[in-house]
Amino acid sequence: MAAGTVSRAAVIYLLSVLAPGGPGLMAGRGNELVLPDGAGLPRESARAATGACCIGNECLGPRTEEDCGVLMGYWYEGFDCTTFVCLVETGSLPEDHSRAYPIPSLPFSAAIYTRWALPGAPPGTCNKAGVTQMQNDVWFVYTPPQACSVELTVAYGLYNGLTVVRAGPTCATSIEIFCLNADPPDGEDRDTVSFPAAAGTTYWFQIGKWGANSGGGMTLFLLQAPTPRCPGDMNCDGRITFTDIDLFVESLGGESAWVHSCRWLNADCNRDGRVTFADIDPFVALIGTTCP
Ligand SMILES: [Ca+2]
Ligand SMILES: [Ca+2]
Ligand SMILES: [Ca+2]
Ligand SMILES: [Ca+2]
Repeated sequence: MAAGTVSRAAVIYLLSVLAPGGPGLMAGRGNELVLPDGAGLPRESARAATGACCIGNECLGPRTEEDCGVLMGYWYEGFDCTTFVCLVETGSLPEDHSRAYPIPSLPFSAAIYTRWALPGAPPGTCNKAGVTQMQNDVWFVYTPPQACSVELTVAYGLYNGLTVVRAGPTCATSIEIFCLNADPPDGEDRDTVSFPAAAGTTYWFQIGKWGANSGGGMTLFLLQAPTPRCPGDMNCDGRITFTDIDLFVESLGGESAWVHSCRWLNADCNRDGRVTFADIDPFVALIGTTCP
């Protein structure tokens, strides 16, 4: 049956009958979370969730927080060691651009302890006026093989941090494209930015402490390439068709019950960040269309 040959009302009726919980259900959580739970810094949580466990430079995991605690490690909920590195040993710090840590592929995340990192130039345009170096700075570098949208998040543990993003083949010839020092009012200092990254362009990330005095501490660095969302396409075949209906219905059961690789949030067809019955009408309207 081709898309569009069944009436809109019939599809809506079908969805309301099939949907778990019936009409009025509000499924799952919103999409306001940018970081995996606990991405701020290691924290005390009694839940049996798993995460990456850093012991020195070694990443173990996924492990539960309890297991990691027994090993006296730092625990990062929601991460696993395939995309996560632990950089805490003084001798291995990527101190300057010549020693910048090369990011192999995205998603990439790292926990790095910068307390003993040395200051370096340049200071960053959003640093304190008059300073000539960035305190406790460490460096990462990434060259995307193809054009993509990247999402950077840096969380600073108990210090006032800043991050500079530079673009260019070498550090000397690169130019600053972002200087991030948001200082959110909630007290947890972190910076985040999304930008289109060009294929073959080298991006440098310099992370340090704001101001003239040294400080630093545990720092979390995340670089991700979120795939563009296609509302309504629940099987990620690039089209919104009748084959998406069953999966759309399933999505109303909430993200925790979603076991498919295609994004659960594709069911958010009215783009309000949630998956609810309010998405049924917009979903039906999308049937027969293709992803942008
Ligand atoms: Ca340094
Ligand atoms: Ca800051
Ligand atoms: Ca589809
Ligand atoms: Ca929605």
